[in-house]
Amino acid sequence: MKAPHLLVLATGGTIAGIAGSPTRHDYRPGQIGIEDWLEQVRGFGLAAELSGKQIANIGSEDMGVPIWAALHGEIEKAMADPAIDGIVITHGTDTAEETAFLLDLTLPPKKPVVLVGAMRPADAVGSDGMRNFVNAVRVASDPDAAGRGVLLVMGDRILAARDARKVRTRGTDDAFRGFPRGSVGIVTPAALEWFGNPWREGEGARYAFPDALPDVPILYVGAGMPATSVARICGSDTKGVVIAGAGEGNMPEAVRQTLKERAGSGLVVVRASRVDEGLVDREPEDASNQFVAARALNPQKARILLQVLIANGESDLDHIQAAFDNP
Ligand code: DAS
Repeated sequence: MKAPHLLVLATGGTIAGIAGSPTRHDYRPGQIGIEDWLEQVRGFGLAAELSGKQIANIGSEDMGVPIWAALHGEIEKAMADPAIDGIVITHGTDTAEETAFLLDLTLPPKKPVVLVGAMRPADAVGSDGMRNFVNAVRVASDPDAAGRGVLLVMGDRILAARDARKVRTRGTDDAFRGFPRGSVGIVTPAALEWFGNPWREGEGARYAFPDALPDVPILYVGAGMPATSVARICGSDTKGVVIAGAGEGNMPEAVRQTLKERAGSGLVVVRASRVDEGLVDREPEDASNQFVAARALNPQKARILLQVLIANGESDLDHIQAAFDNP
């Protein structure tokens, strides 16, 4: 049987990072080019043909629309190319969940698209990058990985883009978790197991990839926060705001009142939670406040979805709530 041909799109991150010493903490992300990386991988004899494209070589804290647009364009071409069976994206871990979710919202789940990173640089003792990468190749090589949207592979776990979140700043095996579903599969260089069937088979892209994304600030709630905090981050032209609320999306009453007034003049207000696994369901006051509940999305992913909705001209609050409800 012909080995699958995977396109590897490299953007940088720790997976391509160099510390210069096996035990040094500080390192520079995005130091290894994709051709050098693939040269090493080809020595493993993996059952996959790999071709690489260097889209960027940055720390993912600098990720943004130009690189997202380049990734989206390359993946759309690969989806239409019968010679390509799957796509792997190497990426920094800091914003991997945002890139994965944005692509998940704006691509058809026609072929496997797998994002992968590392918590330790390539030359560190116990580096996890190559293992994560080989796992990602295994997942992207599996036809059964299609129909699940964009996936993220870290520490032997396969996470759905909508669920994936970085929960630790250190540690290689449990830096990422999936909420609310947990892992949708497990993978090692020798085995791959799915926990359930593809859930988006036959679907198209949910939204058009936008040429530009409106800035949507995140208001992180702290006890005693004054109502003036809203005006400090929401200008008169701000179209949407995500609240990283206390508990289940809560905020000081004065802040709520200010946001209710702004919602009344068109600002889309999404209540998310600063709590890690913070599920925020609709509450009765949401209707009169004209607020949207983020449900299982954390603030940074609620922001991505709201940016995409606004960029696609969506302003109906019922439609926006349905987009947050729809896993
Ligand atoms: N260097 C950071 C980044 O690019 C962290 C990482 O990749 O793990 O996101």
